[in-house]
Amino acid sequence: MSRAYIALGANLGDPACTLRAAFGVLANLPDVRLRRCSSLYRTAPVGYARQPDFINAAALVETALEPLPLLAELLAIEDRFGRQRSEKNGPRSLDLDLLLYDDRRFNQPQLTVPHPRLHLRAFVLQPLAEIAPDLTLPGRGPIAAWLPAVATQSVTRL
Ligand code: PH2
Ligand code: MG
Ligand code: MG
Repeated sequence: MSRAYIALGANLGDPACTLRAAFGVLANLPDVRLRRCSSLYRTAPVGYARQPDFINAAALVETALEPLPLLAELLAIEDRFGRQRSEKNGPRSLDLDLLLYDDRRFNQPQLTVPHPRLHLRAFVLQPLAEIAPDLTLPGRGPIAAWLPAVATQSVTRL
């Protein structure tokens, strides 16, 4: 079994309700065991600012799925929750990003792991540090070392 960290985000509909439901769907995936769920966080939008605040969270799963099949499951869950793929960084009913997969690195057109911007985003780092305070980000060192740099980004634990 491999360990994968997943970022959850939403800012359309009832995002908190969606994220709780998404944890449940993850827990019921074949070949996936949900090991840890972070709290939910209210976060200011990063990138395109004129959109509602997000709710974000993180999960740790153990899985027998390789990265691309796991990604396919995540995209299928997004679709189930009504995801429309319009503008980059725009509002979304559910976003599930594969952040880390063991300490492996992938560079493929569909998937880059570790997620290339995870260390720059408080909305990813804070939930991730909650469930994995001693995590080492492959190629970047301890997660705790990246938190101070994003302290100005608005993230509130619910
Ligand atoms: N996701 C984005 C772009 N900006 N901002 C916040 N606060 N939370 C997100 O999940 C988010 C974002 C693209 O996936
Ligand atoms: Mg994303
Ligand atoms: Mg995504």
